[in-house]
Amino acid sequence: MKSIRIDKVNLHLIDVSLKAPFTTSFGTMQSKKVGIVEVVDQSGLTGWGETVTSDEPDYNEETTVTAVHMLEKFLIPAILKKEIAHPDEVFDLFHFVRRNHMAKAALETAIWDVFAKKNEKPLHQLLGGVKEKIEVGKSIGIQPTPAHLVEKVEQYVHEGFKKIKVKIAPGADLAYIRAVREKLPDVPLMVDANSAYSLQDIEHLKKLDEYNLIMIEQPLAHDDIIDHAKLQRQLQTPICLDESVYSFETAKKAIELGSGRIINIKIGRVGGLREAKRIHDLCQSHNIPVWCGGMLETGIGRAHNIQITTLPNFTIPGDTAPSQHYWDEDIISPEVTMDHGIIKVPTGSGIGYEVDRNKLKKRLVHLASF
Ligand code: OSB
Ligand code: MG
Repeated sequence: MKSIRIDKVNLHLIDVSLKAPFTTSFGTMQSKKVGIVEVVDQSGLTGWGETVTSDEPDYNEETTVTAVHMLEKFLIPAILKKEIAHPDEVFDLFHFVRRNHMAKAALETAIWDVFAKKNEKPLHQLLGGVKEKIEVGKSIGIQPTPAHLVEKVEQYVHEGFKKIKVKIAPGADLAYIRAVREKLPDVPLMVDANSAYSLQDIEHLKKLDEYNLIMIEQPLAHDDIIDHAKLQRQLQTPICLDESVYSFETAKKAIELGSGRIINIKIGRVGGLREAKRIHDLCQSHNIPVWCGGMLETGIGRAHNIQITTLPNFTIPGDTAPSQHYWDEDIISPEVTMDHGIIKVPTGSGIGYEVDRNKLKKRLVHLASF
């Protein structure tokens, strides 16, 4: 395969507004800044990645501002003008920087895109993907009342989504799920608590076992794998880990401890596509199914999510809803679309979608070039 050398990086800081506010156990988001990474190789080909960060350090320790800082000060200088034989090398070039996985992933994924384009291959082929179509689920934020939630779930089921994920928090849990189940007893349903509970809530959480949920995502602390193992032993419903599995090593230890039976893989959280693939392979060898989580990405991050979801152990529908569900207008062309809950994986080289520079420019806050 042809190696690459990144001769230039453009870092576009943009401001985007969601169509509707999204509420989780840690707060409500309506708009955010995103760092868009554009790498240019020695032959002028471009690759794209994005920081899947938000403005607040509530999901993990990173924010868009910290990610941009890490990129400018440490990560971009670490790869600029270096001969890169394969994008698998990039995460190791970042070894001197602790964590900051979303910052690393923004640049690493852009390098995968340009490498795939250089070699005239769709990214999923380089990753070992096997699917031409992927199944899509919908993540629903906390609603004002159970009735509002039931209405939303009905709408999304009608649109064809293959899995419905409902955000929960203390005070917005059992009554909401009961209301959904009374109206829609058979819908593939799961909940995501974003770390809102502790082991003291064990009797309360056990009540969720009644509702035939596919899984309970990240009920306990963002950095915990011990208490999750204790809780899993008391629950029939599988626990799915999100926040706690931020690296290959944490995935390995969580599997060893039995902290959950399913893992949500987010490329940004684990530091890029190579690490996402390693965790996928590890889970596959332990019969742990995985699915691709979302971070309310623009089309660039979503395109990478679609590519990784083609790997064989992504057996549960991911949070890769179409562009129209997030944005009045996405920054990629064509936008991500879905037909009865199925996205056709693009066959073009790299991420398979073009970035619309005019749409980037309209939202631009700051541009820096290296
Ligand atoms: O925990 O999966 C999560 C959004 C922001 C932060 C954390 C999470 C989410 C989502 C949204 O659930 C998924 C999506 O992109 O649709
Ligand atoms: Mg989650």
